[in-house]
Amino acid sequence: MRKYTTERVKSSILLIYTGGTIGMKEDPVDMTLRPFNFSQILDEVPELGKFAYRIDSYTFEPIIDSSDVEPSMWQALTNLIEERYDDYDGFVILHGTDTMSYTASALSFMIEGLTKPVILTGSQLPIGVPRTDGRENLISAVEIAAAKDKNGNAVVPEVCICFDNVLMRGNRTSKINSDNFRAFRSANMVPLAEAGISIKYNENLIIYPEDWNRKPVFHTELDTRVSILKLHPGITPQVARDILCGESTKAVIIETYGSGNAPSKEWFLSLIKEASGNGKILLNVTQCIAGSVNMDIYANGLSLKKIGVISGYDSTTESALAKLFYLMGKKLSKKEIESLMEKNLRGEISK
Ligand code: ASN
Repeated sequence: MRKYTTERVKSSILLIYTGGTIGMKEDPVDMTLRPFNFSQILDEVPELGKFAYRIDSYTFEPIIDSSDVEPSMWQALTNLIEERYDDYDGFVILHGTDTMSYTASALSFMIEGLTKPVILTGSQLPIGVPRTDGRENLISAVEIAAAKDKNGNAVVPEVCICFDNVLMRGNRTSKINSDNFRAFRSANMVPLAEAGISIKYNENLIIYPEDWNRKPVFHTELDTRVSILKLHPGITPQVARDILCGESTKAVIIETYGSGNAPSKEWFLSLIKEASGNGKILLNVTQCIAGSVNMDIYANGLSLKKIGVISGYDSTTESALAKLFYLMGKKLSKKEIESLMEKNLRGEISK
């Protein structure tokens, strides 16, 4: 049982603003939401001043709708956190919700051996709107990023998403609702914390570093030659071929049915064989929101395994994509990447 200090510990937080609805305003001409100036966000949340924390801010240029996120932003975020790592106790990233799970997943792999919290949050309604969820989300994220135990160590030294009073491991999340305040779900893992009257941490699930004094390793090499094949009834051999055997990819995430099943048709299996024979990494991730791939249950799953498709277990597609980018960026062999894909590196799969 870890003991938390009850008095306000003086913590320092770097608040990183990348964009998203939280900082958007209506364009008077076409009435669409567009990102605007960061200083106005802080003006809208005077409550932050009540914390005895030092909060500095950093704004990305340009600020974006997160549907414009590119891996180059993940590299910039990783570099920024590395540069400022010793100056702060925690990091809060304000990010659009649309791709927040991708960014959280990527950062979880790109920063190895975290000893401080990296908490992503945002909102469904702009901060200037009276019913905004942004204020609560930001305040909770800052409080969690600043929380320390009695030894002065971070309470949650992980990359997380804090949204609608729930703290989730970032690489376990998906955006599941486009207009509800409960925008994210971590279907295969219970929350790391819930914020009610107090913030209750699920401490037996939190991953702690082996050595609190060792600086993390920051990885910025990514190889993005990955495609995603979402199976659906009626998929044609040509469409499947374009994605599975396209020359510009090194790995394909196959979003299968249920526990990892795919069509048993001869043309489909021979395309899988061809892609595998061409040296592609083929990863099986289920289309289901919850549950795991198990290719041993049905004949239709087993035939994929026999050809060399590897299991994504209960990974989200977002996490699988980020993990492939990260591992492929390390220039490992196909065998090494496949073996690490089936291992739990950052709490991203239940294994
Ligand atoms: N389109 C916005 C974004 O992801 C959605 C949001 O933040 N709620 O930047």
